[in-house]
Amino acid sequence: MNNKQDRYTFLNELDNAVNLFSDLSDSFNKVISISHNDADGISCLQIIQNLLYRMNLDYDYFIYNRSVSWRNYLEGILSRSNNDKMAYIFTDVGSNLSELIPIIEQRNELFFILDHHEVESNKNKDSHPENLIFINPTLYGFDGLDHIAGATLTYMFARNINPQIMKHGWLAIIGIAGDSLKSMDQLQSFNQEVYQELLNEEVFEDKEGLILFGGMNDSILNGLKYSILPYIPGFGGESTTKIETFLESVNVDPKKNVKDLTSAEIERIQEHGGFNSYGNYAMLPQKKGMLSFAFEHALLLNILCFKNISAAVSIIQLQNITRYAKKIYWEYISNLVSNLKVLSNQLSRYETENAIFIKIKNEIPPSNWSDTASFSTVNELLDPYKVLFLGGLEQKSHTIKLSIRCTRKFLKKNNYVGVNKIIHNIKEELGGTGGGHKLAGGIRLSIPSYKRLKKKIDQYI
Ligand SMILES: [Mn+2]
Repeated sequence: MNNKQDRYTFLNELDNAVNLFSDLSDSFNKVISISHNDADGISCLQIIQNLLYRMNLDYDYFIYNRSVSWRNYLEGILSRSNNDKMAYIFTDVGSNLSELIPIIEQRNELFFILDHHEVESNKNKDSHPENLIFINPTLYGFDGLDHIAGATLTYMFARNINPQIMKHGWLAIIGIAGDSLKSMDQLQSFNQEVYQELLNEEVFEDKEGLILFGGMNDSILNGLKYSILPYIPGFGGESTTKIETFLESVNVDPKKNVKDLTSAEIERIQEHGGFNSYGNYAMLPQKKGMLSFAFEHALLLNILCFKNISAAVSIIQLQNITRYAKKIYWEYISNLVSNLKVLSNQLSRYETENAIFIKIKNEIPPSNWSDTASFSTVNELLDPYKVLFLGGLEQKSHTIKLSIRCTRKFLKKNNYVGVNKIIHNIKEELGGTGGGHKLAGGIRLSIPSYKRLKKKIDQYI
């Protein structure tokens, strides 16, 4: 990522891509869209499908989960005819150009890549093949986490081609809510501008109140109990009786919906509950019940993407949540809050100058290690200036599996050397397999290597 932002060049490149797609669209027999398997990616996919439908273009889509190489993945998708009457649009699937360029070079179709992840390639733009149109704001100093979600970029592309796409702009709001992990008053740059544009168009509603993401759609009792952003120690995952007693003591009906609380009630809850969580959130009037809350909708998509990808693709088109999806959502969220509670109260830590190790025996099931690590970091339940290593023995491989996380505060302190670089250093010294990006990643190590890691970690950071 460049440090200096160059908005002009970025928007110019985006414009060129928009013009090229518009000019050539009549010649396309078919457009294939490929997107990432998360809430942001599914929102991108839906925006592109709406665009192609409006343009009367024949289309198809695929979801990429980044678990196989691009060569293996695309083998089954790229058509044998290899002709220039087709186009591909990749959204939010990462910018692994060192894998993609050698494939694209041998094709005749046009490839549009719209992405907000950092670019993995050592080639500069002038040497890209002619049939690749690569739009990535991180090349111009923008941050893919704070400034522009995948769905924000995809929305900007689609609405510049066809302004009627604004009507579907609520899809971008889901992507922004799912990727930014912040209340909407804290959005920045293009995320903030697109949010404001869509608010002016009245395609969604912006509300102000108590932020209890994960449980906004419910009573204040369940809101406090199941909120994962923020996770509130003392309430999160605690017993119903304990939270009820508290709410009655501050004269608030536990059954009252979070969104209906008065400002006086909110003030009393925060003051006596010892936390501060006031802000803006987005609601989608075209959806009902839980799906009308943008953050909860995005979270549900993220959960479904791992459990049942076709349910995720279908629910974004539905007005009402299905019973199946509701069950999966509550299982997920109640596990997560109870894991965060275990982590903050019971688990012992080993700390060095720059790192925290939490070894799990059987307090948290291995399938939950990764999300527990992520949300404990996002919520700063541990020292935000240290890197978290959370994990334990994986029985089947007899290796130590670790989820590694850091905060933006840590990155700033550490000259933007993040998790991916730390993993790289560890692998060089101690072996093991794994990888990740700046804020999150994972590694598998032998038991002796893990012991050495704990002693020597400050040398690798
Ligand atoms: Mn994304």
